[in-house]
Amino acid sequence: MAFDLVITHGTVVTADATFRANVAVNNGKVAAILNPQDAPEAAQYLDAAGCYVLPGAVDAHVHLHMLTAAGIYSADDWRTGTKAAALGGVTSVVDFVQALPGQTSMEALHQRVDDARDAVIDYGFHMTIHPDESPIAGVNQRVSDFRISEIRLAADAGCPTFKMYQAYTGLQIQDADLFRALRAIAEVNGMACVHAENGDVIQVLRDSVDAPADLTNGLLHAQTRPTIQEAEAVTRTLACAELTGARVLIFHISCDLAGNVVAAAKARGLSNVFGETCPQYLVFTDEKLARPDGRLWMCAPPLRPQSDQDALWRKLKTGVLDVVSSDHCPFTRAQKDLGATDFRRVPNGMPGIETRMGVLHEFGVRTGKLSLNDWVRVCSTRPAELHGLQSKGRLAPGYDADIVIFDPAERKELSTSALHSALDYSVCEGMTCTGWTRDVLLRGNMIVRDGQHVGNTGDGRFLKRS
Ligand code: DUC
Ligand code: ZN
Repeated sequence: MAFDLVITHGTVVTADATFRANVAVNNGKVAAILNPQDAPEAAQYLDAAGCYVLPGAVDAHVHLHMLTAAGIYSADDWRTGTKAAALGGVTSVVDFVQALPGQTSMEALHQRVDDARDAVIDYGFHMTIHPDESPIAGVNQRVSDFRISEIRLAADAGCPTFKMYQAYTGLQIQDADLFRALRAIAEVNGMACVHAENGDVIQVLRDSVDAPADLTNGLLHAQTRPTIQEAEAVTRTLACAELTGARVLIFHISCDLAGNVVAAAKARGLSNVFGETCPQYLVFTDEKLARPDGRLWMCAPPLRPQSDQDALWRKLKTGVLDVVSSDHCPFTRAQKDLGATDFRRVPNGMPGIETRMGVLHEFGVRTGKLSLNDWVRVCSTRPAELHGLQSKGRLAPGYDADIVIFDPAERKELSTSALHSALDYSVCEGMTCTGWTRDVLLRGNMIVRDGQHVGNTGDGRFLKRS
């Protein structure tokens, strides 16, 4: 049989093993993993000598063209954001749907799928479960029965994962509603993805800062979101997970205390509990917040001290933390400057969609904190499994031929001009990675060749997940 494409001379890295093999592709799928001596007939060959051959990375936590409560949009749209993702070895993203007042979740989903029509890689959506709007500004309202009833509709429409926030006025969900939602999510065998911070405590701490000098002190962003409040919110969510049996992924775990809550739940045998962290918590510390431009590194939960960073690496290695997502949520310098005189007005979020694979290779694999297989596990295979992307995340026959050729010798500066986000700065300025994505196939089609995007706007497809 002649194949469409055979990738030759590369080293295949999966979540379980590293071995020399040729990879054959047919009709957009991985057709066979072949002995390196086998030289089958193929329409095309791709020489991956000296490179790793990886399953395309899955970034299941990104915010492209996201409307904030302050009425601004995150800086990357679907074209710039997914192109940057592709150039960093990502072939699937999962973003969010958040219904506007008066909109059904299905209407909001259709609008979001339409928004994503320029995507150059595949994409899915988490549905956000949030309170119905309150007539009183600043008051967190309850979630209606109607919103809970939409959980089944969303799951049937291919969106079986649900984001909930325990912080942020307007989005913050009360415990009773978290519990109701988890019960409904368990019924459809979905998964909740929870932003676990204690919004009430944070609000009191932020309201207590009134000295003008303090409002420009970026460190107060972290001090008003202390680690214990994050751990408390994780504890509350996991209690509801245990009571309902719902699968729950705690998003963006930033500190040891919060990670310990997940570790304890897993140690007690709770198989429905999972943890995510993000590259920013693995490579930056709260020292960044003390800089005059510290707001560029403001995200929530905030960056933490070195001891937390060290603990997160250990928890990733041992599997307490299951996945690393970027939480890509970029805001331009001008947008960040909205909080120049008051850190409470800084839009929270950092970029990372393009740099996640390279940064984890540089600071995880090359330092020995992770193996090559851990790297693939936390960036591709586990995210695909947890989020129901059944044809993604593995290099094995029958899976989509989403394949990354990663050159471990390629030197890449992470400067603004070398990256492809719409941002006018890089939070990684001055960093260099040894090892970077060279080529990317999306369902068998070459979309990145020698570090250049060669695909087309709209190459991406909506992923119905189960
Ligand atoms: N935290 C961020 O840093 N950005 C987006 C949303 C969030 O919760
Ligand atoms: Zn997020």
